[in-house]
Amino acid sequence: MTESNFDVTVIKEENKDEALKQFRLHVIQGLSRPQKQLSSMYFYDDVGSELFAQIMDLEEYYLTGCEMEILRTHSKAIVENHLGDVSDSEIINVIELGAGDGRKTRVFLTALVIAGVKFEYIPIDISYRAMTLLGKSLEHHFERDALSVHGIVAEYIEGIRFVVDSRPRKSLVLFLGSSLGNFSKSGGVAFLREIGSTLKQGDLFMIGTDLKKNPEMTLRAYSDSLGVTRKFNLNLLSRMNRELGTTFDLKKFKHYASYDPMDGTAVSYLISTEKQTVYMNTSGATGNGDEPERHEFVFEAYEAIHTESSRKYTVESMHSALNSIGFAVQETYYDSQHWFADTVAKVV
Ligand code: AVJ
Repeated sequence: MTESNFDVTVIKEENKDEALKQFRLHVIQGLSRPQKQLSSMYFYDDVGSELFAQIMDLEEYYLTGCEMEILRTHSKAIVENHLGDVSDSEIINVIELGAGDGRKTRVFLTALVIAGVKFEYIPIDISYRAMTLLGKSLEHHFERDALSVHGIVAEYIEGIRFVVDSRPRKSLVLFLGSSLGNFSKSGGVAFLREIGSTLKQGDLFMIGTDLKKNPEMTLRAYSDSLGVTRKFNLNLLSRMNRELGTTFDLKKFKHYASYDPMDGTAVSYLISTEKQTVYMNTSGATGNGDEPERHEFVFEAYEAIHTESSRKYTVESMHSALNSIGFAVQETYYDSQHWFADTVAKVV
């Protein structure tokens, strides 16, 4: 990127061949299990990212609107309450994990600018393309000199480690949008623990979490009436057809979402509406001269592929989790309906 106020450091070089190989292996393994599954990580190719942007605009997908309201209403207080003691000469790192198109971040960054906090905004994303798009969107919304941005293309933890090592300042890490919800319960806790142990004592962490609520509401967020989430889920099949040469017939699969109120998880599936066999030819795809392989995946009528779990939280559970793994919860901010929460915690 050539703009003087927007630099990018690439830590993890994108290796297209390697990524494709990983994807293929993931699909072979996931679809060969007795209970078929694919990772929601693979939703986000260009088409999927655009569909997710459409999901964020849906009335029924209340998460984005709620967190936007929290940031609009409370950003000023968040800055005063948690960054009030930062001295005038000090520059802080504002690190964001997976900023997406930056529409929420913009609100918070504006509050920092208005409060006169000196900071470098450091988004971390594994996709170089996503980083480029975020840069464009920020350039569109901020004056060139108002913001200093340094994107890091990396996995989250290695990105944070790089920032802490190369910029020994106070850090605030943002992890918004309830993205933690895609982790398993133990995987999520392990991830938070790793963030805490990578940061320095006194650093800050702000995490957005969708809260347990009327299950009908949660369910509607994942089976919207316009069918955008359906398209988003089915795009995983199109993506496999495009990139891996699989033979999925999208007419023979349906999107199905359910909500388990006991463990607070919205679960998305793709369900085969008839008995069928789907093929994947890997001829030449490995490029290493191996014999071409042909995989087949047999689907029984109404057999499901698990594609995503989106965990919902109680504020109490979030607080006790954070407090037990090296953070001290400072404050939680809510939207007016208490459907979503942003919690600020300090590394102890
Ligand atoms: C981006 C992971 C927070 O789980 O709510 C939206 C993704 N999936 N609709 C979520 C998603 C279906 C979203 N996260």
